[in-house]
Amino acid sequence: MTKTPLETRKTIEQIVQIVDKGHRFLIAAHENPDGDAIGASIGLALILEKMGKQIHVYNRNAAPANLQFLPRLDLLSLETGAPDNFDAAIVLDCGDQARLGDISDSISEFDVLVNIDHHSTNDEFGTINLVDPSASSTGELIWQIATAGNWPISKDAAYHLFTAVYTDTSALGNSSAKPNAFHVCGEMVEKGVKPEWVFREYYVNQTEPRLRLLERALSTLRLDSQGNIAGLVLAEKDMKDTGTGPDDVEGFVEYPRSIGGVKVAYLLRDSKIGVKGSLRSNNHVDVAQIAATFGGGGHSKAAGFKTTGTLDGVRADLVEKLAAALQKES
Ligand SMILES: [Mn+2]
Repeated sequence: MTKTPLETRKTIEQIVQIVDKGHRFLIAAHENPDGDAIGASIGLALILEKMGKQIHVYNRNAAPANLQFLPRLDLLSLETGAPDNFDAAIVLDCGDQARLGDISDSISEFDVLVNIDHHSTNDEFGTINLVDPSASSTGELIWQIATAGNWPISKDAAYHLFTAVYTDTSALGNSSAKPNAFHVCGEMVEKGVKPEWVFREYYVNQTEPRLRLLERALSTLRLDSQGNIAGLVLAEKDMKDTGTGPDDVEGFVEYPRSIGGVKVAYLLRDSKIGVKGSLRSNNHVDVAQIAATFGGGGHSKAAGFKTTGTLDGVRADLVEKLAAALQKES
């Protein structure tokens, strides 16, 4: 699946041609969008808008509270568009076609389907696929394409692409922050982006309900396997009682992960559609593989899943699987 640098360059050239020649584009990303999904979608949309293209940006969900500081979120639509209305669809940051919300089925009807992503679990469902797990984020890939095509990147577009790279690398602080991630962010700062503003808006600003929810989550902290595994759980009731939503859980998994000696961390959350899990690895355990056993996916160091069962049942099952994976690693 991994392409050679030459193949990657050819794919980028193909994408540039499709965009340069076409007029009407559907841009979509995975549901429950994060900084990369929103940043890559709107960032690309703003670039295309400046090139005089007609664009429709679809997502199943609105941008979460911690991304509301970004400009031009009015471009995001919860309405799908009919395939006939577009020359091509560009799907971003979506490792799994099923996460495309209301267009997950109709997306196959597009004659030209450009799939741009950095999830290693992406099964290349597009007619053109730029899937590069070595990229920090989809935002970084959009920057590469825009640069190759000499496309105009406005300050607003730069804010989106910066936020995409910056948040997917945990403020340039995790292992996916390779030199190119810093390079892209540097370019965006030169275009007028203020990193301190993005940092404050995204990472520092809190609400009282979110801190109340965190208090509850932390009270469920449990360590297993001699302190190698740490995790939190949240029941639906915790969210109801504190008046919080799924967005407020964002980043909670970093708390168990931050304990010295912890090799794998998890957060499990009860919801109407079953138990949702987030996994993080600090060492060589590939959590994408563990997530896959629950029907999920992601990256080797950050992955997620949705499954049926009770919170306690899934926790027991997950801890057992993580312990077995750690055993194999040692
Ligand atoms: Mn991403």
